[in-house]
Amino acid sequence: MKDLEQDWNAYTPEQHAIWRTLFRRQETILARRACQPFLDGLKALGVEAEGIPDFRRLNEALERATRWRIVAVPGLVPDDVFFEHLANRRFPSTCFIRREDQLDYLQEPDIFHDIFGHMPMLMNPVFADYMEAYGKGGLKALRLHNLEHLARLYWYTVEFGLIATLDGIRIYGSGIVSSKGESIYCLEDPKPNRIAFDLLRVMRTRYRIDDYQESYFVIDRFEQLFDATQPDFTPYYAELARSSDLEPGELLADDRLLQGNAA
Ligand code: HBI
Ligand code: FE
Repeated sequence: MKDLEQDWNAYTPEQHAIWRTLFRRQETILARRACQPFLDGLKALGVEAEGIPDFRRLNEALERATRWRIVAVPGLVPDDVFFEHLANRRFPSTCFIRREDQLDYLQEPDIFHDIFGHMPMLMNPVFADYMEAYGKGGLKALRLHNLEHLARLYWYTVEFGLIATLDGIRIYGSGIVSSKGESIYCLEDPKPNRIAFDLLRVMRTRYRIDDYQESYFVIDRFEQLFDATQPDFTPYYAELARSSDLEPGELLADDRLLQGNAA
């Protein structure tokens, strides 16, 4: 598939204004809710509040920091294309931005989700290595027909992951940081479960794509994610074949639960 180009000059002032609104809103909400590596990555990447960033400029910072780069895609790409990109340290980003009436919720990823949500953590060397390892694992999972289990790992870490810190729980998941409501809900609402990360537990757990998550998984260090992807997953897939799937909100007796942050 020939890579698309981002036509940065084609963006209208109204589209840049939508980016500004989303950026400024999330910058305020995330100041004490996103983890420090996310905030550091956002700053180091030089993503401006002023308008939709130019991939060429972002790629200079990104390639220098972790040898990742952004490739423009029209939208969701097939799984094998997606994993092939990640396995080669390329992140497929959409170029369109949501409409004014979609500020609070959008089903599929737009440029704000892909760039504001995903790029800052790709500036972190350990997380950048995890994402490449995940891509390589995805290509293997496709061959073993275990994509669904691996998609859950992506969902509950890259998209909706939380990390425990000395100051309380913080956000690193891209699906959360690009969503105003969920950035607050995931840390401070008493409703969702916050379960200590366990690889098999995550891969057994179904997820919702149309509402806030009923469970979040909490890591202690990003190295945990990279280490989890190092072994060969074949024995895991055998164990998953013997275990039942779990509903998003279901709890197991041996789940280690964490408290949310006081509002
Ligand atoms: N395509 N552009 C794009 N972005 C994604 O996040 C994405 C995708 N295709 C497939 C996919 N994600 C999922 O299958 C993964 O979550 C496993
Ligand atoms: Fe995403």
